[in-house]
Amino acid sequence: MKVALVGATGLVGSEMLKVLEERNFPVTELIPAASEKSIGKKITFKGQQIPVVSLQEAVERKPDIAIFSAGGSVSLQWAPRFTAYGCRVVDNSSAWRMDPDKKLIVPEVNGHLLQSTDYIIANPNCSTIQMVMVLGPLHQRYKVRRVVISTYQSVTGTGARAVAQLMAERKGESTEKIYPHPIDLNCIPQCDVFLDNGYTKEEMKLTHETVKILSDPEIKVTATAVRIPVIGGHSESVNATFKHAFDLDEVKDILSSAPGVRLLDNPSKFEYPMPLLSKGKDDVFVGRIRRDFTLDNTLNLWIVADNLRKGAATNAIQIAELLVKKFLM
Ligand code: 2RA
Repeated sequence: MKVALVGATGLVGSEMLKVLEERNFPVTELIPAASEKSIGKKITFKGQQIPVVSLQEAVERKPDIAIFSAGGSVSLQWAPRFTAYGCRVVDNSSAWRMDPDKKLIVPEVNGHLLQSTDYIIANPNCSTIQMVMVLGPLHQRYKVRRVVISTYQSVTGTGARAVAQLMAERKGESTEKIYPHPIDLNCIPQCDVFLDNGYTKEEMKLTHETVKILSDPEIKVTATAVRIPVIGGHSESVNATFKHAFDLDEVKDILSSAPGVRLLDNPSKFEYPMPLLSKGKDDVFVGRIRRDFTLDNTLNLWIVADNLRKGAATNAIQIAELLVKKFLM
Protein backbone atom coordinates (compact mmCIF):
# COMPACT_ATOMS: atom_id res chain seq x y z
CA MET A 1 0.00 0.00 0.00
CA LYS A 2 1.44 3.40 -1.00
CA VAL A 3 0.60 5.71 1.91
CA ALA A 4 0.99 9.50 1.98
CA LEU A 5 1.25 11.14 5.41
CA VAL A 6 0.43 14.82 5.06
CA GLY A 7 1.72 16.77 8.07
CA ALA A 8 4.30 14.10 8.87
CA THR A 9 6.50 16.42 10.95
CA GLY A 10 3.85 17.63 13.43
CA LEU A 11 3.02 16.13 16.85
CA VAL A 12 0.09 14.10 15.46
CA GLY A 13 1.99 13.20 12.28
CA SER A 14 4.88 11.85 14.35
CA GLU A 15 2.41 9.79 16.40
CA MET A 16 0.89 8.47 13.17
CA LEU A 17 4.29 7.19 12.07
CA LYS A 18 4.64 5.34 15.39
CA VAL A 19 1.15 3.85 15.12
CA LEU A 20 1.63 2.77 11.48
CA GLU A 21 4.73 0.88 12.61
CA GLU A 22 3.20 -0.56 15.79
CA ARG A 23 0.10 -1.84 13.97
CA ASN A 24 2.20 -3.14 11.09
CA PHE A 25 0.02 -1.25 8.60
CA PRO A 26 0.71 -2.73 5.11
CA VAL A 27 2.89 0.15 3.88
CA THR A 28 4.95 -0.68 0.79
CA GLU A 29 5.94 2.95 0.22
CA LEU A 30 5.61 5.85 2.68
CA ILE A 31 5.34 9.36 1.23
CA PRO A 32 5.79 11.93 4.03
CA ALA A 33 4.55 15.34 2.88
CA ALA A 34 4.53 18.70 4.61
CA SER A 35 4.63 22.44 4.04
CA GLU A 36 7.48 24.11 2.16
CA LYS A 37 9.50 24.78 5.32
CA SER A 38 9.74 21.06 6.12
CA ILE A 39 10.62 19.79 2.65
CA GLY A 40 13.91 17.92 2.69
CA LYS A 41 13.73 17.08 6.40
CA LYS A 42 14.08 13.36 7.05
CA ILE A 43 11.59 11.27 9.03
CA THR A 44 12.35 7.79 10.33
CA PHE A 45 9.97 4.98 9.41
CA LYS A 46 10.74 1.29 9.93
CA GLY A 47 14.39 2.19 10.48
CA GLN A 48 14.65 4.11 7.22
CA GLN A 49 15.34 7.82 6.81
CA ILE A 50 12.75 9.14 4.34
CA PRO A 51 12.83 12.70 2.93
CA VAL A 52 9.73 14.88 3.36
CA VAL A 53 8.33 15.98 0.01
CA SER A 54 5.93 18.65 -1.21
CA LEU A 55 2.23 18.01 -1.46
CA GLN A 56 2.50 18.36 -5.23
CA GLU A 57 5.07 15.57 -5.39
CA ALA A 58 2.99 13.43 -3.03
CA VAL A 59 -0.03 13.70 -5.34
CA GLU A 60 2.10 12.91 -8.40
CA ARG A 61 3.31 9.70 -6.76
CA LYS A 62 -0.32 8.54 -6.53
CA PRO A 63 -0.61 6.93 -3.09
CA ASP A 64 -3.48 4.52 -2.43
CA ILE A 65 -4.29 6.21 0.89
CA ALA A 66 -3.46 9.72 2.13
CA ILE A 67 -3.72 10.46 5.85
CA PHE A 68 -3.89 14.18 6.59
CA SER A 69 -3.04 16.02 9.80
CA ALA A 70 -2.03 19.44 8.49
CA GLY A 71 -4.92 21.77 9.26
CA GLY A 72 -8.21 22.46 7.55
CA SER A 73 -7.00 24.77 4.79
CA VAL A 74 -4.44 22.22 3.54
CA SER A 75 -7.10 19.49 3.60
CA LEU A 76 -9.64 21.59 1.72
CA GLN A 77 -7.08 22.49 -0.95
CA TRP A 78 -5.32 19.13 -1.37
CA ALA A 79 -7.61 16.25 -0.39
CA PRO A 80 -9.66 16.57 -3.62
CA ARG A 81 -6.39 16.45 -5.61
CA PHE A 82 -5.71 13.00 -4.14
CA THR A 83 -9.24 11.64 -4.47
CA ALA A 84 -9.40 12.86 -8.10
CA TYR A 85 -7.42 9.78 -9.19
CA GLY A 86 -9.07 7.39 -6.70
CA CYS A 87 -6.95 7.80 -3.55
CA ARG A 88 -8.79 7.40 -0.23
CA VAL A 89 -8.22 10.25 2.24
CA VAL A 90 -8.51 10.13 6.04
CA ASP A 91 -8.48 13.70 7.32
CA ASN A 92 -7.76 14.66 10.92
CA SER A 93 -8.72 18.32 10.46
CA SER A 94 -12.19 19.78 11.02
CA ALA A 95 -12.53 20.63 7.31
CA TRP A 96 -14.92 17.84 6.30
CA ARG A 97 -16.34 16.68 9.65
CA MET A 98 -19.75 18.36 9.36
CA ASP A 99 -20.00 17.97 5.57
CA PRO A 100 -23.27 16.03 5.09
CA ASP A 101 -21.67 14.04 2.26
CA LYS A 102 -18.66 12.94 4.31
CA LYS A 103 -18.51 10.25 7.00
CA LEU A 104 -17.25 11.11 10.52
CA ILE A 105 -15.94 7.83 11.86
CA VAL A 106 -14.92 6.23 15.16
CA PRO A 107 -14.48 2.62 13.99
CA GLU A 108 -15.69 0.97 17.20
CA VAL A 109 -18.81 3.16 17.26
CA ASN A 110 -19.92 3.74 13.65
CA GLY A 111 -17.31 2.05 11.45
CA HIS A 112 -20.11 0.03 9.87
CA LEU A 113 -21.22 3.18 8.02
CA LEU A 114 -18.13 3.18 5.76
CA GLN A 115 -19.05 2.51 2.12
CA SER A 116 -17.09 2.00 -1.10
CA THR A 117 -18.24 5.43 -2.26
CA ASP A 118 -16.46 7.13 0.67
CA TYR A 119 -13.22 8.75 -0.53
CA ILE A 120 -12.75 11.49 2.08
CA ILE A 121 -13.41 10.26 5.62
CA ALA A 122 -13.18 12.69 8.55
CA ASN A 123 -11.47 11.83 11.80
CA PRO A 124 -13.44 13.42 14.68
CA ASN A 125 -11.97 15.87 17.17
CA CYS A 126 -9.96 14.18 19.93
CA SER A 127 -12.27 15.25 22.77
CA THR A 128 -15.28 13.94 20.82
CA ILE A 129 -13.65 10.57 20.06
CA GLN A 130 -13.00 9.66 23.68
CA MET A 131 -16.48 10.74 24.76
CA VAL A 132 -18.36 8.79 22.08
CA MET A 133 -16.20 5.70 22.67
CA VAL A 134 -17.87 5.55 26.10
CA LEU A 135 -21.32 7.02 25.34
CA GLY A 136 -21.72 5.04 22.10
CA PRO A 137 -22.28 1.62 23.75
CA LEU A 138 -24.49 3.24 26.41
CA HIS A 139 -26.49 5.05 23.74
CA GLN A 140 -27.22 1.73 22.04
CA ARG A 141 -28.75 0.44 25.27
CA TYR A 142 -30.26 3.49 26.98
CA LYS A 143 -30.46 6.31 24.36
CA VAL A 144 -28.45 9.41 25.32
CA ARG A 145 -30.64 12.52 25.49
CA ARG A 146 -28.45 15.17 27.17
CA VAL A 147 -24.75 15.56 27.96
CA VAL A 148 -23.01 18.15 30.09
CA ILE A 149 -19.26 17.83 29.58
CA SER A 150 -16.28 19.67 31.04
CA THR A 151 -12.94 18.87 29.46
CA TYR A 152 -9.44 19.20 30.93
CA GLN A 153 -7.29 19.21 27.81
CA SER A 154 -3.59 18.49 27.43
CA VAL A 155 -1.33 21.13 25.89
CA THR A 156 -0.36 18.53 23.27
CA GLY A 157 -3.73 19.32 21.68
CA THR A 158 -2.35 22.71 20.72
CA GLY A 159 0.93 21.35 19.39
CA ALA A 160 4.65 21.20 20.02
CA ARG A 161 5.05 24.94 20.61
CA ALA A 162 2.45 24.83 23.40
CA VAL A 163 4.29 21.95 25.07
CA ALA A 164 7.46 24.05 24.79
CA GLN A 165 5.69 26.98 26.50
CA LEU A 166 4.63 24.76 29.40
CA MET A 167 8.08 23.21 29.83
CA ALA A 168 9.84 26.59 29.65
CA GLU A 169 7.46 28.15 32.17
CA ARG A 170 8.06 25.19 34.46
CA LYS A 171 11.79 25.91 34.32
CA GLY A 172 11.21 29.63 34.82
CA GLU A 173 12.58 30.39 31.35
CA SER A 174 11.20 33.01 28.95
CA THR A 175 9.24 31.44 26.11
CA GLU A 176 7.11 32.04 23.05
CA LYS A 177 3.53 32.66 24.21
CA ILE A 178 1.13 30.34 22.42
CA TYR A 179 -1.62 30.84 24.98
CA PRO A 180 -2.96 34.28 26.07
CA HIS A 181 -1.90 33.46 29.64
CA PRO A 182 0.73 31.38 31.42
CA ILE A 183 -0.30 27.71 31.28
CA ASP A 184 1.89 26.28 34.05
CA LEU A 185 0.21 26.28 37.50
CA ASN A 186 -2.87 27.57 35.70
CA CYS A 187 -5.89 26.45 33.71
CA ILE A 188 -7.32 28.39 30.76
CA PRO A 189 -11.09 28.13 30.04
CA GLN A 190 -10.52 28.50 26.32
CA CYS A 191 -9.65 25.88 23.69
CA ASP A 192 -9.62 27.44 20.20
CA VAL A 193 -11.43 30.70 19.39
CA PHE A 194 -14.69 32.06 20.80
CA LEU A 195 -17.80 32.15 18.61
CA ASP A 196 -20.69 34.65 18.71
CA ASN A 197 -22.73 32.31 20.95
CA GLY A 198 -20.16 32.54 23.75
CA TYR A 199 -18.83 29.02 23.20
CA THR A 200 -15.48 28.08 21.70
CA LYS A 201 -15.05 26.13 18.46
CA GLU A 202 -13.78 23.22 20.56
CA GLU A 203 -16.96 23.18 22.64
CA MET A 204 -19.23 23.33 19.60
CA LYS A 205 -17.30 20.42 18.02
CA LEU A 206 -18.40 18.29 20.97
CA THR A 207 -21.99 19.46 20.47
CA HIS A 208 -22.21 18.84 16.74
CA GLU A 209 -19.87 15.90 16.15
CA THR A 210 -21.50 13.76 18.84
CA VAL A 211 -24.91 14.06 17.14
CA LYS A 212 -23.41 13.07 13.77
CA ILE A 213 -21.39 10.09 15.04
CA LEU A 214 -24.26 8.67 17.13
CA SER A 215 -26.73 9.54 14.32
CA ASP A 216 -29.30 11.00 16.71
CA PRO A 217 -30.36 14.67 16.36
CA GLU A 218 -32.21 14.45 19.68
CA ILE A 219 -28.91 14.33 21.60
CA LYS A 220 -28.15 17.69 23.24
CA VAL A 221 -24.56 18.39 24.31
CA THR A 222 -23.33 21.44 26.22
CA ALA A 223 -19.60 21.77 26.81
CA THR A 224 -16.90 23.70 28.63
CA ALA A 225 -13.41 23.03 27.26
CA VAL A 226 -10.46 23.92 29.48
CA ARG A 227 -6.72 23.80 28.80
CA ILE A 228 -4.60 22.41 31.66
CA PRO A 229 -0.84 21.94 32.12
CA VAL A 230 -0.56 18.20 31.40
CA ILE A 231 0.84 16.29 28.40
CA GLY A 232 -0.53 12.74 28.76
CA GLY A 233 -4.05 13.15 27.48
CA HIS A 234 -7.43 14.81 27.73
CA SER A 235 -9.68 14.25 30.75
CA GLU A 236 -13.45 14.73 30.69
CA SER A 237 -16.12 15.00 33.33
CA VAL A 238 -19.33 13.79 31.67
CA ASN A 239 -22.86 14.01 33.04
CA ALA A 240 -25.19 12.03 30.73
CA THR A 241 -28.96 11.75 30.88
CA PHE A 242 -30.60 8.82 29.10
CA LYS A 243 -34.12 8.22 27.80
CA HIS A 244 -34.29 4.85 29.57
CA ALA A 245 -33.50 3.84 33.16
CA PHE A 246 -30.22 2.03 33.72
CA ASP A 247 -28.72 -0.33 36.26
CA LEU A 248 -25.27 0.82 37.41
CA ASP A 249 -23.81 -2.69 37.37
CA GLU A 250 -25.13 -3.21 33.86
CA VAL A 251 -23.53 0.09 32.79
CA LYS A 252 -20.18 -1.14 34.10
CA ASP A 253 -20.66 -4.51 32.36
CA ILE A 254 -21.40 -2.74 29.06
CA LEU A 255 -18.32 -0.52 29.38
CA SER A 256 -16.01 -3.32 30.52
CA SER A 257 -16.82 -5.21 27.31
CA ALA A 258 -16.88 -2.18 25.00
CA PRO A 259 -14.08 -2.41 22.37
CA GLY A 260 -11.26 0.06 22.98
CA VAL A 261 -12.60 1.05 26.42
CA ARG A 262 -10.82 0.21 29.70
CA LEU A 263 -12.85 0.37 32.92
CA LEU A 264 -10.66 1.76 35.74
CA ASP A 265 -13.07 2.30 38.59
CA ASN A 266 -11.87 1.35 42.06
CA PRO A 267 -11.77 4.62 44.04
CA SER A 268 -11.19 2.81 47.35
CA LYS A 269 -7.80 1.78 45.92
CA PHE A 270 -7.26 5.21 44.30
CA GLU A 271 -7.75 3.52 40.92
CA TYR A 272 -9.28 5.88 38.36
CA PRO A 273 -8.23 7.23 34.94
CA MET A 274 -5.50 9.90 34.85
CA PRO A 275 -3.45 11.42 31.97
CA LEU A 276 -0.24 10.00 33.43
CA LEU A 277 -1.77 6.54 32.88
CA SER A 278 -3.19 7.16 29.40
CA LYS A 279 -0.03 8.64 27.83
CA GLY A 280 1.11 6.51 24.89
CA LYS A 281 -1.85 4.11 25.12
CA ASP A 282 -4.75 3.62 22.69
CA ASP A 283 -7.45 2.70 25.19
CA VAL A 284 -10.09 5.14 26.39
CA PHE A 285 -10.16 4.91 30.16
CA VAL A 286 -13.40 5.40 32.12
CA GLY A 287 -14.02 5.51 35.86
CA ARG A 288 -15.76 7.42 38.70
CA ILE A 289 -18.97 5.89 37.32
CA ARG A 290 -21.80 6.94 39.61
CA ARG A 291 -25.49 7.74 39.47
CA ASP A 292 -26.44 11.43 39.51
CA PHE A 293 -29.04 11.39 42.28
CA THR A 294 -30.29 14.85 41.34
CA LEU A 295 -31.84 13.78 38.01
CA ASP A 296 -33.55 10.59 36.76
CA ASN A 297 -31.64 8.28 34.36
CA THR A 298 -28.48 10.36 34.75
CA LEU A 299 -24.88 9.21 35.19
CA ASN A 300 -21.54 10.86 36.03
CA LEU A 301 -18.42 9.52 34.31
CA TRP A 302 -14.71 10.45 34.15
CA ILE A 303 -13.08 9.70 30.77
CA VAL A 304 -9.35 9.98 29.95
CA ALA A 305 -7.46 9.19 26.73
CA ASP A 306 -4.21 10.12 25.01
CA ASN A 307 -5.47 12.78 22.58
CA LEU A 308 -2.53 12.17 20.21
CA ARG A 309 -3.24 8.43 20.05
CA LYS A 310 -6.89 7.31 20.09
CA GLY A 311 -7.83 10.99 19.92
CA ALA A 312 -6.07 11.41 16.59
CA ALA A 313 -3.39 9.08 15.14
CA THR A 314 -4.76 5.67 16.13
CA ASN A 315 -8.36 6.46 15.23
CA ALA A 316 -7.26 7.76 11.82
CA ILE A 317 -5.19 4.65 11.15
CA GLN A 318 -7.99 2.39 12.31
CA ILE A 319 -10.16 4.08 9.67
CA ALA A 320 -7.42 3.43 7.11
CA GLU A 321 -7.30 -0.23 8.21
CA LEU A 322 -11.06 -0.47 7.63
CA LEU A 323 -10.64 1.04 4.15
CA VAL A 324 -7.95 -1.51 3.30
CA LYS A 325 -10.00 -4.41 4.67
CA LYS A 326 -13.23 -3.37 2.94
CA PHE A 327 -12.17 -1.82 -0.34
CA LEU A 328 -8.46 -2.01 -1.02
CA MET A 329 -7.45 -5.61 -0.46
C1 2RA B 1 -7.17 20.65 21.11
N1 2RA B 1 -8.82 19.10 20.22
O1 2RA B 1 -7.00 19.86 22.05
C2 2RA B 1 -8.00 20.26 19.91
C3 2RA B 1 -7.20 20.08 18.68
N2 2RA B 1 -6.28 19.05 18.76
O2 2RA B 1 -6.68 21.79 21.09
